[in-house]
Formats: sequence, structure tokens, C-alpha cells
Amino acid sequence: MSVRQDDEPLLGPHDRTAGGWGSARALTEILVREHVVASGMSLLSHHNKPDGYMCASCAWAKPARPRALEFCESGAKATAWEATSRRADQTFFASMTLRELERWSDHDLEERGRLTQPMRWNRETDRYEPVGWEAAFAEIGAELRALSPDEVDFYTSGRASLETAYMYQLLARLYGTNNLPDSSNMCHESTSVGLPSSIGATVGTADLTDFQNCDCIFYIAQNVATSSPRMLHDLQEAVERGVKIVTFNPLPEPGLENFINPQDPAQMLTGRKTPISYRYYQLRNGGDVGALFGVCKALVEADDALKQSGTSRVSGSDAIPKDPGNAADVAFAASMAAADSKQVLDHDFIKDHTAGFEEFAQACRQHDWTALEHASGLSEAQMREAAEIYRNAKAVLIIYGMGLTQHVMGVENVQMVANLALLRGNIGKPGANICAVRGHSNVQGQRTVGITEKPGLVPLDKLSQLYQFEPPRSEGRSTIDTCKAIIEGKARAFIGLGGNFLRAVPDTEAVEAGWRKLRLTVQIATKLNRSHVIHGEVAYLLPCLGRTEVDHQKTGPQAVSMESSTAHFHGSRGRAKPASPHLLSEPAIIAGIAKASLRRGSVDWDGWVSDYARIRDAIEQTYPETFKDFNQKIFQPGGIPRSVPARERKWTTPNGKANFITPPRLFPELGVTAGTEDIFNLLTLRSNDQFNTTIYGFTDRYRGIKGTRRVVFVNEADIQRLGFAAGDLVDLTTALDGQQLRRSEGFALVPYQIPSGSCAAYYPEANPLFPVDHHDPKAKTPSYKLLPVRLTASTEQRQAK
Ligand SMILES: Nc1nc2c(c(=O)[nH]1)N[C@H]1C(S)=C(S)[C@@H](COP(=O)(O)OP(=O)(O)OC[C@H]3O[C@@H](n4cnc5c(=O)[nH]c(N)nc54)[C@H](O)[C@@H]3O)O[C@H]1N2
Ligand SMILES: Nc1nc2c(c(=O)[nH]1)N[C@H]1C(S)=C(S)[C@@H](COP(=O)(O)OP(=O)(O)OC[C@H]3O[C@@H](n4cnc5c(=O)[nH]c(N)nc54)[C@H](O)[C@@H]3O)O[C@H]1N2
Ligand SMILES: [Mo]
Repeated sequence: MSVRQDDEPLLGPHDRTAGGWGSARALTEILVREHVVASGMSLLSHHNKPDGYMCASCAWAKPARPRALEFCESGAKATAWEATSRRADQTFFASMTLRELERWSDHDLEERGRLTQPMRWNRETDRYEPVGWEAAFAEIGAELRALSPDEVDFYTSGRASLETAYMYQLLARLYGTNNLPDSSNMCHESTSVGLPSSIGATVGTADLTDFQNCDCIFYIAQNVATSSPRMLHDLQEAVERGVKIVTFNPLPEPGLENFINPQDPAQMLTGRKTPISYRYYQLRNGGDVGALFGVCKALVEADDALKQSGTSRVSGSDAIPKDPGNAADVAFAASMAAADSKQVLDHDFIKDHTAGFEEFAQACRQHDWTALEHASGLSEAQMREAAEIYRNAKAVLIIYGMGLTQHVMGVENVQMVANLALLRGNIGKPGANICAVRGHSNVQGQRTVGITEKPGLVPLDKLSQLYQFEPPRSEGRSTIDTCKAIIEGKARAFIGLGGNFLRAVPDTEAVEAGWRKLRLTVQIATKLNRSHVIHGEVAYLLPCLGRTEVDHQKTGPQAVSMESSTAHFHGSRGRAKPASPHLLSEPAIIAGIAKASLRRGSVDWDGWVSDYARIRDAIEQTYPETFKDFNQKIFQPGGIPRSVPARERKWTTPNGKANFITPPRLFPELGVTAGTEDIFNLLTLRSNDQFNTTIYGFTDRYRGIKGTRRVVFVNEADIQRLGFAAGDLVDLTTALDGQQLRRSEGFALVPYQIPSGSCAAYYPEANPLFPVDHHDPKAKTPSYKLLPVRLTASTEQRQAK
């Protein structure tokens, strides 16, 4: 694939502040580039507003009283990318064979613009050629009817609405399969698997009010400035109230260091920054169980000591602010004074609400500091300091993202977060909760309405009763299982509801090879990507409306809905003119496929498409409590809150308790190949100029990268130790024992403030290095944040020298 070479790559010093003029400039640039300055700005005034459309970028909460502009740089980019005036139309496809398009980069494919009409691959010409919708549905239906349900996978990317997702899972189940892999399998599956045994929730328990009520935030493994920038406002307000933010991240992420609010004229003009983190701990990647164990150990031991001495614990000087002008210091001193003579752990909470404490406390006592330092990459002093801050806070909000979930120990990481929260009852009280920051704008909601391979999570009897059919009861394939089935030739057809499966999954080359042998590939999409260019024997590209566009059906313009990271449902109405008159909505496409391929069930597909309120009625009938009065409340400001019992300290676990679950190890046994001096633990990252596999551009403003994405961030001392210099090209090779050779070539070395022994590269460029079975054993979340790799002089480099 091509790498951009029109710019001399810049790997130099950079702006370490999130937001500010850099953000404002990036916004203008993308509107100009997509030729939508006026229409884009007018569209953005409806962004994340009640009765407007919900952002297609991240899933961050939408406040009841929105700001004048409730969007951020990332949201504006996602909107401009969809509202673009560019088109990948019939003329474009007539000019290109797919073999030619295989050489295009991810950026160039999507940058062609919006897809405009349904296309079918023609074997003779090797081109996608126009086809009518009805002919497309008829052939797809005939193909599906000829296959057995176990040979077909129905993938969902996390953008589709609740209405679409509900129809899609029903289509799959009526067809006869629970093969419903989704992007969430690569994302927060560790949360969905880990939290239920800990606290009986599949999602985080926090909402926006917790930002107003906490006095401390533990911010773990999430990159706010890039991934959920609107949350920076909530963090900024918290900091200004004196809340202490304690961050655990291997990289110094600018949004967690300083923020200039681009919507605050005074800050923009004066350049005054809000420092975000009070303490920033750069642990090694994969070191979170060790680090959190260290924090818990310090707490447990302080509690033991207090019990033994029976005395008060706060020294007089702690209760006096070090800097009376610093809001955080004042609040800290006040909390120290108030906390005087209080117990370290919340024993009442532990006794009334939890199980497993003794075992966990014992494990904390037993781990020695040397082992914890080794596992975490932090010092004992740092872990003790974090514990001290935690202990002195009345209400701690714990926020986390992919740096915890995408690990071999993803589930253990998530459960360790719960353990920490439980020690001081930091859950289910104002300000104290767990916030699992979701990725795609409706990824959480899709699960809520049945997108899952696990039949136990779906009210199958209800579906059976409503639609008169016998739903499949055996477990379906999740994303990793689908990859394997594709590689092994067991999967014969792939239906993609959005997304870019081939670029998002691990083991790119093996999955691509299997994908080419599929009988049928059907992609419902807005923009062209590699998962369309590589294809099966029969291949369809079905273009759909985007969320920002008016969706006009028989009963008039339709609304759809999504669920945010904080478990609120929001209605969304598109405002823009559709990119082409030939587009169908996602519900209409699903209905078309369903009618052509199903032999059973009694669903009024056409009725649903003519009026989406009827789909919402069906969702309410299926989940009467969660979606009570769905249609009436869909546009209520702030959204419809969904009940998360753990938020009320109701533990829907098998034993009815919140459970301390003790991870059996501090760091995973990875089976690294022999010779370790040049082996690094690779983590993969997003730049601030991409949304997953959608590459807007080749700049990562926050990390000082321009003109390329083929870089690897390494500690300066490591670069010297290996005899390299900044900018040298290296090859990355997977260093796991017993694995075939996986190598990715030509990454430029960027000296970076990253712990020695760790390195970082961008996703999806690094995905060929990840073996498909390198994942959390229970959740099967790929370990995208921890893979041993070897760095060696690049073949190109050696030739040059
Ligand atoms: N602009 C933009 N917004 C997005 C996306 C996008 O691609 N672009 N993607 C969306 C999606 S689907 C998702 S899931 C979210 C992802 O949003 P995030 O959860 O922020 O995911 P990442 O950007 O992959 O990286 C998370 C952070 O984890 C840190 N990290 C890596 N390994 C470790 C570790 O072992 N321990 C700790 N403590 N930290 C670690 C990294 O340094 C990084 O700062 O964002 C969503 N929003
Ligand atoms: N190495 C590594 N790999 C990762 C990750 C990582 O951190 N590191 N992160 C993982 C995570 S968290 C995720 S969520 C996955 C993301 O995996 P996916 O969700 O599969 O990928 P996206 O890049 O979000 O999909 C982009 C495509 O979606 C289509 N699209 C956009 N909008 C719409 C729409 O409104 N409707 C339809 N039908 N299609 C639309 C466009 O055609 C676009 O090309 O990647 C995972 N892969
Ligand atoms: Mo994600």
C-alpha cells in the first residue's frame, strides 16, 4: 500500500496542549478540504443537540444543557468526512480495477468520497459495476439460502443505530445463526466479560453528574484529547473545582497534561492552559495489574497498621495547604483534615456489600514491592503516593479505556479497577463510579438490543414469541472466531454492517488470504475501504445514508437513536441532503436482504421501514423495562437514562454481592522468543487524525508527527543502546515463541518519552504483527496494547548503508 510522500516527514517537537488554536485550525482545514465550509458549519450547529443528530465519532455523554457548540475537533472531522462533496461514483469505479485499488492506502480509498449506488463485482472486468437494489437483494438472498447458517457471519461496526442493530440481529437469528461478531469484541469485550462477575454490570456505572461530585479521578489508559475530546470540558471543570486527576499511561498524552478550551475566548486569547493531571504515572504497558495492586497494597497495609495502632493517621502538616493559591492543594488539605481519624478502607461497605475481600487483601499483603515495581514499571514511592491521594478522597471516579481492555489480561485489568473501587466503597455513590469510555457512537447500544454472539445475553424466548420462530440457541462466532473461520475456510459469507473488518482485526495477511476465498461478501457502507476492495466470489457494495443525512421514508423524515458511554439513549435526526438519490437507509437495506433471504418469521419489514417508531415499539416489546416509553421520551434533553443496578449498589451477580476478584498473576506469561535485548512490548495507538481505520490525514499534532504514519515510538536510551539514531528505519518482527514469522517493514524510529522496553506504533499499520490467538482468554479481546516485538535494522536501511 502506498505511503504518503508529498510531505517531508516531521518527527520533531510539538504542541503539548490539547484543544487551543491547533484544534480550531484542524477543524477549518477539514471543512475546506471536503469542500463543505458553509454547509458543514450549519450542520455542526445541530451536532449532539436535542432534536439534532448525534455525533458519529465517539460515544461520549451528551449533556441535557448542551454548550453552544457541542462538538470537538474529532466530531467535526467525522461530520465533514461524511458530508464531503467528493464522490466515489460509477465513473470512478469504471476507471479502476480492484487489483489496482488494492495498492491504494486506507486514506486514499476513503478520501475518494461517498459511495453513491449499489455495485456488484464483475469477474470479467474486475470492477465494481452498478446494479439495481432489487437485483442485488435477490442474488444475495439466493446465495444466503444456498448456504448453511453456520457458514455466514453478520458483522456490525459500532456506528449503526439501535433501530438498525435490532433489525440486524433479528435478521441473523431468523436466518439461523448467532454469528454476530462486532467491533465491541475488539474493544470493550473485557469490560462486558469482567464487570458482570465483579459488580453485575456489563457497562460502566458513571454518568456526567459524577464529574461534578467527585473529588478525585483515577484516569487510566484512555487518550481523552483524541478519543473523546468533549470529555475535556468535564475534566477541565472538575480540575477548576479542585479535583485531583491521577493518570496512569505509558505515554505522556497532551490532553491529560494541559488543555485550552477552544470554545473559551478568554483562554484562546491569553493562551492560559488548564493543567489536567495532578500526578502522571508512566507505567509500562501491561503494568496496570501490578500498579493497581501496588496502590491496593499500600491501602491494605495502612489499614492494617491503623487497626493495630488504633490511632489517628493524618499528620498536622498534611491538613495545611502547601500552596494556598492552588485550588487542588486547598481541597487536598481540606480532605486530609476531614479524613483525620477515619478508617483507610470502608469496612462497612466491604462487610455489607462485598465478597472475596480477605483473599484479595491477603494477595495485596503477599506481593512484594520489588515484584510490583517490576510488573508495573513504577516505583514503590509512586504507588504509595497514588494510594495516599486515593485514600484521602471522598469520592473517586475511575475512568478507563483501551489501554486496559486490549490485553491478554484485559479481564483481570478491568476487575482490578473494580477491586480498587470496592476497597473504599467508590461505587454507587455521588461522584464515585466506574466510567468505561466506549468507542464507537452506538457500540454500547448495539449490545443492549441483541448484537452479541452469546445467546444467553438475549431474550430469545421473547423473540421467539414475538416473531414466531425458534431462535438458534448455540453460541455464535465473535470477531476472533470469525477471523479463524475465515482463515480456515469454515466461513463462506460475510455481511458487514459498516466497519472495515480486514483492517481492524489482527493477523491482517492471513485474514485477507481467507477473505479472498469467501463465496459471498456484502458490505453496507458509506465509504470505500480495503474490506470492499478485497472480496469474495460474489461481492456487493451497498451504499447507505449516513447519520447526518435526512432519512425520508413513507411516513416522513425518520429519527434513529443511540446509547452513550454513560448509558443514556438519545434520538438523532439527520439534517443534510443525502449524498446521492440512490442511497438507501440501513434499515431499508436490512429489510431488503431479510425479505429476499428468510424462509421464516413474521416480521413486517416494510412497515418497520416506513415508520421507525414501529421498530422502537418492537424494541420496547422485547425489552420492556429498559426501553419503557421509548418513543415518547426519545428526544428528552439529556437522553433516557438506562438503569444500571450497580449504580444503586444493587449487585446482579450470582451471589448478590460485589466481588473482589483476585488476579492470579501480575503480568502475563507471553512466551517470548529467546534473546531478549532487542525485544520490546509494542502497544498500538490512534493518531488525532484518524477514526479507527479511517485515516483523515498523516498528522498527529499531539505527538509531533507529520507526513507519515509508519513510525515507531521508542525511548531515546533504548534507541542508543541498540545503536540506532532517530529517524532510522527498523523492521518489526513478532517475538512470540512457536509462531510463524510475522514482520512489518520500514518504521521510522521516533525518540519518545515512553518507558524503556515499551514501544508504540499506529493501528492499523501494525496489525499484521498480531497473531489471531493473542488475546484475553475469556473475552477474546485482541491484545493490541501488548505484543512482544523485535526491532531490527530495516532491510531498506541496510541496503542504504
Ligand atoms: N479521534 C478519534 N476518536 C476515537 C477513535 C479514533 O480512532 N479517533 N476511536 C473510537 C473507538 S472505537 C474507541 S474504542 C476509542 C478508543 O479510545 P482510547 O481508549 O483512548 O484508545 P487508544 O487511543 O487506542 O489508546 C488508549 C490509551 O491507552 C494508553 N495505553 C496503551 N497501553 C496501555 C497500558 O498497558 N496501560 C495503560 N494504563 N495505558 C495504556 C495509550 O498510551 C493511549 O493513551 O476512541 C473512539 N474515539
Ligand atoms: N491494532 C489495533 N487494532 C484495533 C484497535 C487498536 O486499538 N489497535 N482498535 C479496535 C477497536 S477499539 C475497534 S472499535 C475496531 C474498529 O473496527 P471497525 O468498526 O470495523 O472499523 P472502522 O474503521 O470504524 O470502520 C470504518 C468504515 O465504516 C464505514 N462507515 C462509516 N460510517 C458508516 C455508517 O454510518 N454506516 C455504515 N454502514 N458504514 C459506515 C465506512 O465505510 C468506513 O470505511 O478496530 C479495532 N482494531
Ligand atoms: Mo472501539
